[in-house]
Order: sequence, then structure tokens, then C-alpha cells
Amino acid sequence: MDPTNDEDTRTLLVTGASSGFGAAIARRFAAAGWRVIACARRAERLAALAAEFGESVHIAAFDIRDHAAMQAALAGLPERFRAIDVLVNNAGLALGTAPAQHADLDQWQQMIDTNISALARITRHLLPRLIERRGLIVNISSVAATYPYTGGNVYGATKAFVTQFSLGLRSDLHGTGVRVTSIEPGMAATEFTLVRTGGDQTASDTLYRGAGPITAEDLADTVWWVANLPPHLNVNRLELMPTRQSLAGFQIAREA
Ligand code: NDP
Ligand code: 8X3
Repeated sequence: MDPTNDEDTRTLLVTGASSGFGAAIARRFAAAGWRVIACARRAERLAALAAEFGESVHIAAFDIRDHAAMQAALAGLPERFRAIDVLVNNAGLALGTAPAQHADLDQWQQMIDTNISALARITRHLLPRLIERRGLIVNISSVAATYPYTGGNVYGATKAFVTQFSLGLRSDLHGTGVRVTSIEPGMAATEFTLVRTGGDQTASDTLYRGAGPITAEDLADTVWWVANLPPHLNVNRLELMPTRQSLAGFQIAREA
């Protein structure tokens, strides 16, 4: 891509660009000369991103659960950001680690609204533009979509939706040239655990210490790789884990 040629420049929209994976993805692509639309609620974080990269980053601060706000932000895109080549559905969160029988229903609802409903809506909204560009959709799912763990309940189920929705999109978009990839990471050191625990920095530090977690830059490099594959190649699902994380299976509650 020749960044001096405006026709050549490709555009990526990434949700959840104010921290973690999303911020690293925005930086990775902007640094390589792409136009980047960076979305999240925290406008001051997005402004810092725009200050770093100037005119190649357009920021859109809105709550992705708010359908009208999402539509208004996309309708208000400047002309040069309107043709979108890559949509990265990254905004999402886990709230709480309580087993289902003790879980907070409002937290469940927020995860469903963000990880499922908002992701589906923005995707539907942008599909005509992505089809026009023979674009790419990268959905950030999780290993929690496939492997259950105690306290993962609704979070894991929302990510199972993300993975299955990705496969469904592949099927519906057959013949359009649009590619769809579900990326399914394991433990990654971002603000994810801080959010999940309601701001417990010690819990977050303790979880990641000595675990060699995935970094936001690892994930950004992965999205970069997927986005730069030749057009005839589609990565359907990509599961990533830190080497130090692995799977442990079943449990048995024995009779007393
Ligand atoms: P972070 O908490 O660092 O980033 C989450 C991003 O989502 C923030 O930019 C946040 O922005 C945005 N977001 C959350 N809620 C909303 C909302 N209502 N409206 C708009 N934006 C929102 O976590 P990660 O970078 O780790 O998470 C990114 C994705 O990766 C998530 O979907 C997560 O489930 C997934 N994931 C994370 C893993 C990990 O271990 N870290 C592993 C597997 C998957 P703001 O608060 O400014 O709105
Ligand atoms: C985040 C990964 O294993 O903490 O999606 O649920 S995990």
C-alpha cells in the first residue's frame, strides 16, 4: 500500500479502541499508513490516539450498546473514512466471576448487550459497505467460547455467539468476496481483568504475574497478519493461548 496515494489507502474500523487489543490494533494499522476509525466510550483515550497519528485516525466516541448513537457516529463519518475495508468487532467485556447461581443479572445483561447485540447490530449496519469493498470482518471471540470454566457462564456463552455468528456470516456472505475470521484468544494482559473485577488492580496483577500472557501487540500482529493475507484465503477460526496456559478437563462432585 502506498500511503501517498489516497486511492490505495485502506480503512479499518475497530471498536473498543480505547484500551487493550483495540488500541493496539488501531496503532498497528495507523502506523502502517491505514486510515483508522477508532471507536469506544472514553473520548479522552481516543483523542490521545488521534493526537498520535493525526488525520489518519478518526475517532468516534459512543456507547456501542446505544443503537442510535452507533448509527449517528457512522452516518457522521467524514467522506474519506466512509469506505470500510476491515471491521474489527473487538469491544466487549466480562463482568464478574461468580457461579451462575450467585451472578448479578445486570452484569449478565450488560455482557449480552455489548458482546452480542451491539456486535450483531454494527455488523449488520456495515455489511453493505463491506460487500462493496470485498472487505474483511474480524470478530474477537475467546477461548471461553469453546472451553467452559467456573464463573465463565454468560461471558463464555456470549463468545460462543461471536464464534458461531462468524461462521454463519461466512455462509451468508458466500460468493461476495467478504472474508470473516473469528479470533479466539486465551489469557491476555489488558484492562480486561480490571473491568471484570470492578477495578481490583491487585487481582489483575496477580492473575497475569508469571503467566506470560498474550499481549495486546501480539493480538494486533495477528489481526495485521489476517488482514494482509491474499484475498483467496480465509482464516475461519484462530485460537491463541499463552504457552503457560493450557486446558484442564472435567470435575466430579462425589457422593459423601
Ligand atoms: P479492555 O478492557 O482493555 O478493552 C475493552 C474495550 O471495549 C475498551 O476499549 C472499552 O472501551 C470497549 N467497550 C466496552 N464496553 C463498551 C461499550 N459499551 N461501548 C463501547 N465500547 C465498549 O479488554 P481487552 O482489550 O482484553 O478486550 C477486547 C476484546 O477481547 C473483548 O471483546 C474481550 O472479551 C476479548 N478477549 C479478551 C481476552 C483477555 O484475556 N484480555 C481474551 C479473549 C478475548 P470504553 O470502556 O472506553 O468504552
Ligand atoms: C478472555 C479469556 O479465559 O479469561 O476471554 O475467559 S478468559
